[in-house]
Amino acid sequence: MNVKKIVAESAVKYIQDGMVVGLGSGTTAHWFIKKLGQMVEDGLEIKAVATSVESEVLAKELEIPIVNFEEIDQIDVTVDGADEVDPGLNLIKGGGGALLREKIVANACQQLIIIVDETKKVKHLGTFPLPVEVVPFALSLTKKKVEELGCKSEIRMSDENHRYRTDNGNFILDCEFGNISHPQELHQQLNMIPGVVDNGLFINLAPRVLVGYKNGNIETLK
Ligand code: ABF
Repeated sequence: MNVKKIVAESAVKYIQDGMVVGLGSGTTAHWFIKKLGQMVEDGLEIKAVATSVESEVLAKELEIPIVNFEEIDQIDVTVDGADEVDPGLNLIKGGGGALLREKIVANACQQLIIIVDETKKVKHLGTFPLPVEVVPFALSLTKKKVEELGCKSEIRMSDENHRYRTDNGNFILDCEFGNISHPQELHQQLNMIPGVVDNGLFINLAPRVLVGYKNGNIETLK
């Protein structure tokens, strides 16, 4: 059973004709976009804003109309994945490298829907290394400042063993903070560091979280 596919497809019930839809990134969001493409082929009329080049390419292949922020007033619903979800529905995202556009879109939408399988539910954020997007200039200094907040960080590498570049031309530091007991505080401390663009902590966005289980059940948290 493909739990990610099942939970992703269940999210289309929040999509209606005429909506502007935020398209997330990652493997679960991929299944959502594919289902949405079938619905567009069957006549659903929506516009979409993609959170990554990868999602935009897939959407265009499926003839989902893609718009940019200059063409819309608001995003009605965004459907996206996550790497971790805590009991307060705070998230770690960015394992796929799309955290910056994901956070911009998540903050711009009326309703954020997060689609995960049960493995993403955690008691405390932090087992998954926290992705932090940083500009290339002065990388070693920024990395040092980030580590002073209490982590060990690695510069993310690509499959071709080069430094991974985000869609925005930046680097990603994957940071081992261990148990993140004060995510709001850490989020603010990280984003105060010159050279840090943003980080993968998605706090107080009050998402509706759809959790898929191996037995086929879907739990809704909000
Ligand atoms: C995306 O979904 C990223 O933020 C996150 O890294 C990714 C992980 O989910 P999946 O398991 O669906 O790839 O939104």
